[in-house]
Amino acid sequence: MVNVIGLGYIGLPTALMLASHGVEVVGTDCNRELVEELKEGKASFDEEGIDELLEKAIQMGIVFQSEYQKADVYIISVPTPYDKFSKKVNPKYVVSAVTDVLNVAEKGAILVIESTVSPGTIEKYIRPVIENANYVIGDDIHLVHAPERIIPGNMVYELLNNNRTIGADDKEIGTKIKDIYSTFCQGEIVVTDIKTAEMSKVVENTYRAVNIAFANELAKICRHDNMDVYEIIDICNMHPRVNILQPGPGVGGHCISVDPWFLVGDYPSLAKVIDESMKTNDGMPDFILNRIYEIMRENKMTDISKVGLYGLTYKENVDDMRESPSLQLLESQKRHLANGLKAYDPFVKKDVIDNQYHDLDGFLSDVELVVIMVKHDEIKNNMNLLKNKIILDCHNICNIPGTYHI
Ligand code: SAJ
Repeated sequence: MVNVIGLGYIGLPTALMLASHGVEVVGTDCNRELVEELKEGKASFDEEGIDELLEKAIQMGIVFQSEYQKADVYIISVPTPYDKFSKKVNPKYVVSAVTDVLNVAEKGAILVIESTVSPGTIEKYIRPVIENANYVIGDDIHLVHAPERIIPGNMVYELLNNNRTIGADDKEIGTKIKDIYSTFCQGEIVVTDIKTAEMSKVVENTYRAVNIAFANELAKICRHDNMDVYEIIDICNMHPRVNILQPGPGVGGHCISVDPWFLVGDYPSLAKVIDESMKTNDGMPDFILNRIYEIMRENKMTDISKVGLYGLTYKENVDDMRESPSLQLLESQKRHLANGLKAYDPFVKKDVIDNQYHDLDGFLSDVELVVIMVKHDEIKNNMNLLKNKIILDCHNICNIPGTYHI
């Protein structure tokens, strides 16, 4: 039996996928409310295909609990935040999950950490917890790291089709875990050691962060000298060995805006390009705020309450607001004691900020300048609604003449 610990963005789809492919699964989360909702068949976040997957998993017998179980395999998928000051990974949730697992685990159990951690974290923080509880690693308890790679918005498809990495002390144990993931994963699964798996995961997200930072820097250079960054990137990407990502209003989510900092925290004198890239990305919401002020001046606007942000989530067509550029921009505006920006997001049903709207028409009728922070399908498919507005398009999705860009 597999006990999946942590039923969030990664743990839940993983547990459901295993269960719907015939593996006996208990999903455990300390949030009792969440557990009750899952038992009733309600997924805690919107994601293409998740409701159907939950229904299938329930039919196949998945169980949701708040308690840790006796199991052959534990898959730990809890958050790994970073310390804003030191930039290092904060492993407190993983450590506490491992400690709780050890209270119930029996000899021979395999402990799989799915949470993203910086290279060496398992060595430094997890092994001592197990050893201090008087277990012999490799005999009483086996350790594995199996980082995920799925992208919010396409999780179900990617869980089925992405290649995966499994890091284990012992190849045989790694292969056992590979067999479990192979019940649903049709991609190639590489088995390596734990530190290589830890580093590979962080490097993948760092690669993307650095590439986005490069695009953001190009956008700033092009703005300075009145060049079209989008056309330039399109032309460059026609070269067979160039693939530049897109500039945007900032980088959000709990992966690309977080994981690369682990390397800066652990290797401050070596990770220079990464450090600068992260600062570039983190500076984008402020850059957009300055663009807003510039555009207001150009259009003789003086009232900030006539400016509206379209989109509060960290990217298109998801309901996740973690590290969202819009929230960072609003925070920055508050620091300048200039409250008043309006905002709307079709995916955010609860009130999370002041001046938030829950209907697009009401929002649009109250603002003159619309800042497209997130390229949700809703706005892409209804561009005509912006015809009489001043528009700052941070994603190059609007072809209305006179539209401003980053
Ligand atoms: N973004 C840009 N320009 C781009 C692409 C993205 O500014 O060209 C911004 C997005 O708007 C968003 C942020 O970057 O704010 C991150 O979005 P994303 O779609 O690039 O990635 P995430 O954070 O949703 O998921 C990433 C993925 N990693 C990689 O593509 C290397 C995913 O595969 C990982 O599983 C996930 O992180 C994770 O959990 O680590």
